[in-house]
Amino acid sequence: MAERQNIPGSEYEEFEDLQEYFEAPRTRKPKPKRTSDDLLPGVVVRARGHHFDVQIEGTENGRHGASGDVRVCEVRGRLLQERGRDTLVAVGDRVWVKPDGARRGLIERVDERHSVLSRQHPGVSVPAEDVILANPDQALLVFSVTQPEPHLRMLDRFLVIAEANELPAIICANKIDLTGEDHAASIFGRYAEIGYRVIYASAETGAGIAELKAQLTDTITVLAGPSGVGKSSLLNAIHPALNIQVGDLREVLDKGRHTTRAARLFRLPFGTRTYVADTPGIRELGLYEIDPQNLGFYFREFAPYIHECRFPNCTHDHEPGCAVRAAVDEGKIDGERYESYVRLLHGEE
Ligand SMILES: Nc1nc2c(ncn2[C@@H]2O[C@H](COP(=O)(O)OP(=O)(O)OP(=O)(O)O)[C@@H](O)[C@H]2O)c(=O)[nH]1
Ligand SMILES: [Mg+2]
Ligand SMILES: [Zn+2]
Repeated sequence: MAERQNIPGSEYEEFEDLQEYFEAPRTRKPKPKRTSDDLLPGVVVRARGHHFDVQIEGTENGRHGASGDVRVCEVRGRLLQERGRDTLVAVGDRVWVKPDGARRGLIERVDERHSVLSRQHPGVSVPAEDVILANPDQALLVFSVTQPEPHLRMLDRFLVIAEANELPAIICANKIDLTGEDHAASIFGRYAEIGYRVIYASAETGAGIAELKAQLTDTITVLAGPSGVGKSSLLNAIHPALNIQVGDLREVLDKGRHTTRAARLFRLPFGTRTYVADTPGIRELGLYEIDPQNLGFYFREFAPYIHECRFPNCTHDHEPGCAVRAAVDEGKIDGERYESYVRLLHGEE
């Protein structure tokens, strides 16, 4: 019998590829790569306070028992001192673990991140990075067309963060069952016009789910957005076996209660390398290390006008001869997007 690992939160991995595990011949015992100092490579799949669940590389298919080798790890003290306030270890990080018994370990090293979705750490006044997901290939920014109403200023901030980090962004307008797709397009169509992919979806009816699934296949995607928009519901619609807990809408709308508490990375059994991260709803999305001088470059529809301004250092705010503002006046740039730009320029939420 497979040894069942009772690591909290690994309920999904427990039934993943059971079939393959039972059919696997004995000779297919894991041979994890080892370095000379006997560290195991892995990826952080869940963070809970000072503990991290690390999936050891090459064990995703249940070869260490049905759940694979998922170890609850702490971070080596010396590492903690080295990196100060910024997120030291985040979900999605590739790490090296020193095993401690069968189920625990110590994170000894964190590989350099090749990409990141991050924000200014909420609740601290000094600049500090809060990593939402390490090493994503793309971000799926989920907003609902209603319940809750779309928070487009937050979407614009997400898009700035994605552009600044060179992270491809896709927009998902969820809950179209409640308004119809025409209404949804009247809100989100402006993003399609400036070149973002917008997927209209309903976790309820299944609309757009096949399109989403195709977009996620063979990439590492982080789902992000406000609370209650249906991030977890969409993932369940894409892959029902995930069975992620979803919220009670009244609790979300009336009490602002979040359902998903911590980011979690899941491997999905289609494609060869399909990972999705579910993240908690976001209330505050401050920009981290984004120079206001460059802000105009992160509004992609400004690009044709930026070099036409009278002053080369134009901030497109108050200067005479500003080609961006002229484009707004002529209706070539969406006024709401420009308003988002001005607010960010002045450091407002
Ligand atoms: N009508 C309708 N309701 C939906 C849809 N998708 C999700 N919901 C409902 O919206 C509520 C919130 O869904 P969740 O999936 O928990 O939202 P979430 O974005 O994961 O929220 P957090 O985990 O708090 O960030 C639940 O009551 C869902 O049933 C949809 O497409 N249509
Ligand atoms: Mg959720
Ligand atoms: Zn200008």
